[in-house]
Amino acid sequence: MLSLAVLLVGVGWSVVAAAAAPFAGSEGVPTPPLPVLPLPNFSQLKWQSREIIMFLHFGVNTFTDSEWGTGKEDPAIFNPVGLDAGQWVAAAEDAGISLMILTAKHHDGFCMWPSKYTEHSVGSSHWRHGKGDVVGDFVKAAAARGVDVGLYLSPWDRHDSRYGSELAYNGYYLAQLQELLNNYNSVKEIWFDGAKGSNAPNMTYYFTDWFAMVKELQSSINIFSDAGPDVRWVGNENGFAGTTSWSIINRTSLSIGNGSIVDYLNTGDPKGTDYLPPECDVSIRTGWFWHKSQSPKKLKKLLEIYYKSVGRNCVLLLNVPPNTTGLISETDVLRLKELRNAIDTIFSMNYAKGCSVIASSEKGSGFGPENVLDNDHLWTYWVPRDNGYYNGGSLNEVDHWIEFRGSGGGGLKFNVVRIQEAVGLGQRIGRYEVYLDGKCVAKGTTIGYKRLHRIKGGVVNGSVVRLRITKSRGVPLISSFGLHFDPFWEPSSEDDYE
Ligand code: FUL
Repeated sequence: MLSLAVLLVGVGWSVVAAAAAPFAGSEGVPTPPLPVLPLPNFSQLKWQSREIIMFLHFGVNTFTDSEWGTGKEDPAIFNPVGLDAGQWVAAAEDAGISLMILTAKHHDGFCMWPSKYTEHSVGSSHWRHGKGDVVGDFVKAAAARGVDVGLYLSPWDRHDSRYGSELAYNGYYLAQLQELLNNYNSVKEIWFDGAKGSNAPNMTYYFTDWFAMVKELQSSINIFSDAGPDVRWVGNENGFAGTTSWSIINRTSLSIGNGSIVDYLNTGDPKGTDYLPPECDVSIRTGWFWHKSQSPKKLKKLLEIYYKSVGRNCVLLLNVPPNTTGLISETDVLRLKELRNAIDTIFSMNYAKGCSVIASSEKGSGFGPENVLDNDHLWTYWVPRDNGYYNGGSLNEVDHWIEFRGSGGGGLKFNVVRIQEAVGLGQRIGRYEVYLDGKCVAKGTTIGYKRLHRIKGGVVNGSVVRLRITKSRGVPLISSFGLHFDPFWEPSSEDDYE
């Protein structure tokens, strides 16, 4: 018997027929591979896709030309007469930045919002006759342009007399967390800094309570600290991640303010049980706060930082400090624009896109190697056949490859290789090599969300590029691959782009 659908197609009503036909799945359709734990959560994935976040150090130090205030500053010195948070947000937006983190309170204890729990705040300054609120202005300006905000609330407080009394200070700190997270819209990242002067009073922070309170008030927030729980410190303030950079680590081996774990923080741990990706904080200038005598880093340096942070599976938290007027200096705004233009110039053209792609094997329909050339860098990916082998996540020898052949006899010319893993199903790859016409031009250990290589010797020419994966926690999943040309790259013998 002819079905209704066939009859309708027969009379030229195919659209109606398609709409009327019930959808039937099939047991023959290959399913996505099993995840390899631990996995990122939704907020961590969103954070990683931002790539660059802007940090803003601003406070009494801006006016005293210092980096660590004493806590004894007179609030009267805080007077940024031309403060325009809209200008900060515009500078971030022009640089393609979607999240900005402001120091609501630095170690000096001076609060950038009129906290009802202390007099040491903008409320006691002459700025706007004590009626100003820097956090409020910042949050409003960001919301107006659809940019997200984060806040830094220093645990170490050199002003408050409760510091050193465990219960009283933890109560004060928790009260301020509640003020900020209840009163200022949605906050996407909260920064718990681990620094503390060597002569500071002993103080136990109730981190477990703080973290629980933060998550209760804002469920989509990422908590940053040396030890997470959502984002970890990368272990230095140069903006450089390790050449081996796992987003996974053992949280039980971490603690806040512990100098002996910086190497572990830098590389992560393939045996780790927690997904806790690293964030690279660095300032566009020498200091975190604005100083008249300092100027922004050169584009070449910022690009090096970009390759060694974003290009090593990290997010770059780039500090751009407002000046005494309350604005981001024009030199810094221009440098940020230059950085964005440079990144767009390098990555807007992917020479692998014109190539034909083949692979050592593929799991089946929907998981072919062509997926690495589409615009989805997370949820479409190449899956080699695993022959039913699932090792539950330990790093093992494997051998899979994917190959790109320049079409139409045209050669491939590039000096940057970009590789991305489908980290939504777990970070897996632990060793790989890139060959051009049989010669190794780049190699490394981890890939993660994004791995960038500037080719050591500079531009290379050839016709066949092969990525070979030799160690992985389970089946490797490549979500994107790019061959790019970086006109700013002048290789020198001192550079190390492993
Ligand atoms: C450090 C602080 O001591 C610096 O002043 C700055 O805030 C930096 C981001 O973190 O630990």
